Amino acid sequence: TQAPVNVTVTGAAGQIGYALLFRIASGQLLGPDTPVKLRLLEIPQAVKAAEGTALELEDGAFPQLAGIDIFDDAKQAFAGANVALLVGARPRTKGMERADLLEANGGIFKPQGEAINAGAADDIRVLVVGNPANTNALIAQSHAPDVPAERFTAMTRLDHNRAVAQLAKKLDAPVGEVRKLTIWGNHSASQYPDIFHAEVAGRNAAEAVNDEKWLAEEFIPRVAKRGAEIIEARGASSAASAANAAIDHVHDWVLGTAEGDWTSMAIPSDGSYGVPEGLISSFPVVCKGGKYEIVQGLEISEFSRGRIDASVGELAEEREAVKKLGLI
Ligand code: NAX
Repeated sequence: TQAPVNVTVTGAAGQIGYALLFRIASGQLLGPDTPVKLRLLEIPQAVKAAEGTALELEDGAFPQLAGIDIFDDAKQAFAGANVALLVGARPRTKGMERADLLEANGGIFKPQGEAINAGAADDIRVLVVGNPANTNALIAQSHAPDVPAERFTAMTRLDHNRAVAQLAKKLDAPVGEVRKLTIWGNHSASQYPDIFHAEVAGRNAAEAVNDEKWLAEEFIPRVAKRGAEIIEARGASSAASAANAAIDHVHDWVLGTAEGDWTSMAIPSDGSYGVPEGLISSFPVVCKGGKYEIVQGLEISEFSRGRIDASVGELAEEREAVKKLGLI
């Protein structure tokens, strides 16, 4: 039998954590035959709530759940971790400037990066969900010099899935017929969901839609502002859909993307498509054998170029800001 995979989840007592942990325990992260050990990290005030979630996980009687440990110390929580889902973050509260937000999150992601560097397993794969996700991932990565940079990723899969669903709806097609959609740039309102290379039921999506006004004025802003739409409707931010996207991200990274398709992941740029090296920016990627590769050679129209550059520009500004604050 296979040795259990250690999965560390931060922010385990939060609302995404609540949705995420049950999906992991049921085998949806790494496949139904892979046993997992959960290592939960919370702040001391939330440890009791995490213990409550652990009781419920026990009550799920999940055959592949090999154990649950709860920590309030990052070094312990990341020791031996094979997969790390960094969900816990400091949200922006009233009166907080962007620099305050970056600084508060630096206080979380710097020590977590150091803890990953110190004790995670050699095959560690990191997904940052907590916002500002791309820049938090950059902070953690820059404090883990012994871990290959490409193991640090941030989540744009929720944006990707949102875009797939909106496109399917527009063309009255099943979501399973949508392929090769791309989210470029930052997980923020500046992100660019690109349908020019996407296919719906084998047809080019942009041609099938044939409506640039819809694209520019409805689709792109709807996807980019979907988070706000959810808050407005639900009275709370996206949780189960975010957990679902985190499952999809790691699942595809480890087990591969479907033949003839790709997905979107925010990863350290190698300079492809003019994105400055080192920025953690979203790209179209294919995953195979536990590794991802940027899809190369896509033609970028003028319409797309300006939007990609704007979002990447925002990432470069965030990098400058955290540099100034001494966080990277
Ligand atoms: P919650 O506020 O419900 O939960 C966050 C949890 O993190 C809390 O239990 C808190 O105690 C814990 N936490 C705070 N600091 C910690 C630390 N240093 N170590 C360990 N745990 C810590 O937020 P939730 O709704 O679960 O969202 C979590 C994060 O995901 C937020 O930053 C949110 O903005 C972000 N999101 C990112 C998305 C993405 O697509 N990348 C989409 C969904 C979500 O908005």
